[in-house]
Amino acid sequence: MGEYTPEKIRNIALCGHGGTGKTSVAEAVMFSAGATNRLGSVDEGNTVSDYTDAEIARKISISTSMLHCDWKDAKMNILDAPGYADFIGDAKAAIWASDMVLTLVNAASGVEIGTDKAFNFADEFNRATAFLINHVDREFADFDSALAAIQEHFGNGAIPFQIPVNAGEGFNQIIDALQMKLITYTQGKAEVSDIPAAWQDQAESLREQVVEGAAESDEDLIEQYLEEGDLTDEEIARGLKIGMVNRTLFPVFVSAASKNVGIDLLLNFLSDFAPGPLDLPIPTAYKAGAEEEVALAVSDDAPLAAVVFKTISESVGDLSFLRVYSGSVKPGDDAFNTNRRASERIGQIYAMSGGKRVEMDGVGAGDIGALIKLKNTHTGDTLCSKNLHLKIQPIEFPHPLIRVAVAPKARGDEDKIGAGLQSIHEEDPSFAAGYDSELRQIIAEGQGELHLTVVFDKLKNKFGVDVDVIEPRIPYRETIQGRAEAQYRHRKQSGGRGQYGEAYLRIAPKQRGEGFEFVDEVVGGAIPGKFIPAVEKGVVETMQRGVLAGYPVVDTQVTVYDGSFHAVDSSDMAFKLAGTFAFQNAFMDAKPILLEPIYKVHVVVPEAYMGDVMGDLNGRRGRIQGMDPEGNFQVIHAEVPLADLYKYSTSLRSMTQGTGDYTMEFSHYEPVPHDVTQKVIAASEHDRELVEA
Ligand SMILES: Nc1nc2c(ncn2[C@@H]2O[C@H](COP(=O)(O)OP(=O)(O)OP(=O)(O)O)[C@@H](O)[C@H]2O)c(=O)[nH]1
Ligand SMILES: [Mg+2]
Repeated sequence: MGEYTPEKIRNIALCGHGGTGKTSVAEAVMFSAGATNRLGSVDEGNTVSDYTDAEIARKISISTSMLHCDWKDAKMNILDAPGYADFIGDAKAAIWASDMVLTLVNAASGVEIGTDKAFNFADEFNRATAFLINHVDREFADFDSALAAIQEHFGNGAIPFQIPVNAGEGFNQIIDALQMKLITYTQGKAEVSDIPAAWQDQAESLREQVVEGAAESDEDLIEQYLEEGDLTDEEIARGLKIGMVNRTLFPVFVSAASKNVGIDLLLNFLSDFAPGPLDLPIPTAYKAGAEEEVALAVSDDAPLAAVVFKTISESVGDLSFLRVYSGSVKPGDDAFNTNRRASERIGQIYAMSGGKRVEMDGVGAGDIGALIKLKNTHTGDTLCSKNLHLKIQPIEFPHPLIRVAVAPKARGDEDKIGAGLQSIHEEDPSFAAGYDSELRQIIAEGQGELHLTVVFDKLKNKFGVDVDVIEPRIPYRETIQGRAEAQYRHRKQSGGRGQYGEAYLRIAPKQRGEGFEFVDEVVGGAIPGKFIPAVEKGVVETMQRGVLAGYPVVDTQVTVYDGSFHAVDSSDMAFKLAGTFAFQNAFMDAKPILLEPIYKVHVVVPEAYMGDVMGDLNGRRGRIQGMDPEGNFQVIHAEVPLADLYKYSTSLRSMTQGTGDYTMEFSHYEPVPHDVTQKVIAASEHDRELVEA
């Protein structure tokens, strides 16, 4: 059914740090393969891949684009992932959907944090990796240093397959160890010639490294190599593939993508040597509800197992990018979405080239296609044959790093905002949003400010609602530091039956995190047993509402030890009110304080920025807990109040010129300093006045 048999399919993710040239490589690939008739450029905003208005305006990739072309009877599916840290979720999903990750490195800047990330995701998912040192035509390009950095970071399995002859401005010659030829690019034409005598030694040593790399991947091959001193082309190809699949071998190539230098050689390598769907293991699939594994196969006739790794919105509707692992799917089929427990009627299927689509007869095993208007399917879902109920472990998207609150610009838009943000989350799980009933705000979380800006633009364009971004409230807690007692008598006589209830309460602090405890020490029926739950209810509801500044009260023991009642007028309501007011009085006498959430923050920065980053953390009331070296980076561990982490990702990135990165997780609650407490209380009074006004 598929137009291409699985051995003729290559699924390549283009990844790496921002601006390394992924989109330019994709552009040069399309042009070289004859899929387009001009070489577009990111700077002119006319590439196949960066086709959205937001990408053209910003000159960066924001979303993974899918492109395809033919090269030497192989189908190349290219996933051009964004490199900007805010869109790392997309890059992770692209790596997941690929068989081989081409990780770009800038010849002038070497290994960067984005290089590490791409390599680590490929490692996590067991995908093959090759490196492409791009920008070799830059004035300060330094191939040797870039290669050394790659080897230092990722080991000696990173083997150069090529060397640039004239790196720097005017770069147009490459020595290629696979062909053992010199390739010269002039005015868009590649000319193949013999290696000049002056480069012969270097070329031979390059060739030797490649052949050795192939031999070392496999025990039989190494034996053969040691005996005969060489390998046949077929053996080299086999060895290289084994090494790449096992992630012991990482070929390194060179290019100047924007000049289309080296791209044809890269494509030759990808079609002739790169691992494809048949070479990598199919992800494990489970029958929903059972631990039993199902036998799948990279063959059109096997049961369908496929995963939606990305969803995009186009004028025609939502398109789901589907990677088929086993079996095949065609228009008119009924598939089953195991995650949503719903069947899906498959409509048209497209092969994408950026924003352009052409219809496909179906997607065969190992291939990738875009399915239109699936009813119930979202990013990360498994589609399988009907009645099979298979589930492939979903892609784990990165946790959000920044949070903001959003407020509608127009009154009454809350519901539309909620629905829109939910739908965007289903498309892009690295973004999350929801109404926080404690904070009484819609909270949106993402990977960075640009990520959120893109989300809110989408909310406006697709769902027609405009929002203001505001600072989110902090989920403070209230507690006490001392002990106190208080009493309250609720009594009302207003014709008919009266109301009467009196409670005596004692309150005492508990250890942090121990929560609430209610103790009944009433003796002699001073409060009849049946009314005790009403007293407790009054206390609990007041604790939830807060006393000092409207935040929940925690870590407090409340003991009811006395009271009085009236045979006729006492009621649950009266005792609840007695509990409420007795608690409020006792609380205010027991040295009440506010607690604030403290987060553990792990900041990864190059050594050079350590001083600045630590100074900044101190300014945020952070406490440095320690430091660890990690490759060329330093990891700073600190505890920082959430209140001082607002927009931290933006400051960190600007402080470190985009090289810094961090994760944060909730740690514990701690008392708020006095001056901050006063501000929080004042703000809550202001809020209450607004509500009452
Ligand atoms: N001189 C030179 N410029 C290049 C080369 N490759 C890309 N560029 C330029 O570098 C800039 C970034 O290129 P892109 O292709 O957008 O890089 P990218 O990796 O796709 O960027 P993101 O997707 O935003 O991470 C653009 O101005 C390109 O024209 C190259 O080999 N040589
Ligand atoms: Mg790009």
